[in-house]
Amino acid sequence: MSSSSKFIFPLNFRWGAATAAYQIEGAWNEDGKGESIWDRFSHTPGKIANGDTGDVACDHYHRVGEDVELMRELGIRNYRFSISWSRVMPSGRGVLNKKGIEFYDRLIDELLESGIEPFITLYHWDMPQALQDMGGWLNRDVGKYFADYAAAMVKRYGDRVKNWTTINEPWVVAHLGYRTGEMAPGVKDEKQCYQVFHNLFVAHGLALRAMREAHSDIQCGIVLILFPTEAASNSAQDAAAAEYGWHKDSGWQLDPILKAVYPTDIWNALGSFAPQVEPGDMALISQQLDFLGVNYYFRAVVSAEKGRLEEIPGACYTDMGWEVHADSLRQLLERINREYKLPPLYITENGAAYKDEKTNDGRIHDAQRIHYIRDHLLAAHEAIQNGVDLRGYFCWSLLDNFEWAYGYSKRFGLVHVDYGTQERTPKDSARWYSRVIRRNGLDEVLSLKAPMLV
Ligand code: IFM
Repeated sequence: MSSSSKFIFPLNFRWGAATAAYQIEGAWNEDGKGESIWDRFSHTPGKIANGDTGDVACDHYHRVGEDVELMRELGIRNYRFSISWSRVMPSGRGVLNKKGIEFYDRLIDELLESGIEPFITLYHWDMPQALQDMGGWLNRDVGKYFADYAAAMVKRYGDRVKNWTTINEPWVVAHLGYRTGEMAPGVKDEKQCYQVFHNLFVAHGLALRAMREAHSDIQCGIVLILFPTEAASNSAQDAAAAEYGWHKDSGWQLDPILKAVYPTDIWNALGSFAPQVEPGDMALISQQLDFLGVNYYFRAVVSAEKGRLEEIPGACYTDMGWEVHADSLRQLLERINREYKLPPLYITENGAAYKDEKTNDGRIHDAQRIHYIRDHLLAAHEAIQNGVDLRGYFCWSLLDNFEWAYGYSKRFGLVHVDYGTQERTPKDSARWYSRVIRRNGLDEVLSLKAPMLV
């Protein structure tokens, strides 16, 4: 069996797991932390399933040592987490909160002592409420405060942390936070959505510049959620609809960042909803990246007549109702590699929620998640064989956690969390992933279709 048929990844491929501050930390108002828009949103009745909040979440703030130890035991080599802006800067600007700063010092030091490389996300959706009260991302000054915060974090942690991303999934912040309103701050206004989208990119550009000035030997990127789009049939109309869908959701993110323009068809279609762009914005937005983070969960299948299809005959779905389609990850990576001049890529998130249950043996036999991750890894491996410069894979998520508007009803973790006792139990997928990491890929056992051996 040759090494490629064993699906071995390139030397130094980075294997990791990811989380985000609001989804795991808890301690929402402890040790001087300021309120964030997610604290405010989750405390507003009716916004989150079952009235759940992130007040306690996985209590990671108090269990950081245990969680790092868990990662070490599982052999996780890279950990992507986010800093809670309002924990380190309670009002979003100015004075730093010593205890909040020390929390991340401790996390970083424990990771490094355990041989785990930290990847920091600066904004994973939890805007300080004090800045939201000034208009949030609609106020361009907030982008400047974001750059100040980014520089302060790099100054503090840049001696130890070399991998940084500015903003996680601007698409979600803009569309779900400002158009559908299902996420904080809960606005439903399409014009604001596109202005916020643009202002997020500007904030990313300002932060990139400030971070590089603060520390010269760090790697900086942004994390985009991308949606490979396919036509529902061979008809020219469906092909055109799929292409338009791709431009609308993915091109709208990739083009400004990598080509310094917005897709013309979408810009024209937006009419008066198109964002206001100031002179110099596009140059700021399209500064060279050291890497690009890609989050992939599902594809969109589009028809001219029906738009995005809700259900695809014969398809499998996760507990989020998201179609499982691993080959679209390969297609996505290969497409962006053909169409853009890319920096190195990381898959910064990929994973699945399933209805996991503990069985009598005290374990969680999550074979579906193993299949999901395995198939996506095989797709990523094929993309690498076909020339994509993919440097790493981060599974979403290390722990079951607060899944935003769905609260705790959706479990994405490699590790099960009992929210009553805070007991952590690695699922079968965690043990399986651990073996993948140790082998630097999938061998003939780990890539078998069934049964899964763990
Ligand atoms: O939980 C989220 C994460 O915060 C951002 N990307 C998608 C995940 C699953 O919905």
